Amino acid sequence: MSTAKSSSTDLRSEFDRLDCDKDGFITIQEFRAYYAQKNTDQSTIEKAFAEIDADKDGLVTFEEFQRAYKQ
Ligand SMILES: [Ca+2]
Ligand SMILES: [Ca+2]
Repeated sequence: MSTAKSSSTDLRSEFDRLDCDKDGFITIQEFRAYYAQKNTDQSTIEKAFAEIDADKDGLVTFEEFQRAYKQ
């Protein structure tokens, strides 16, 4: 297991990779585009996105992202 400090840095770079247009939010389109490259199937992607998007506004903020990965 990594330390809290390094894991939050990793999360930040992972978040930035997903946030293609760098607006600070991950949309379902960005999320889908990223995971489609990894051959993740559509329903798994949608389900994962819905779980991360805690307030269901269709956007994943870094805070939501971080919360999802800390569980
Ligand atoms: Ca974005
Ligand atoms: Ca949200």
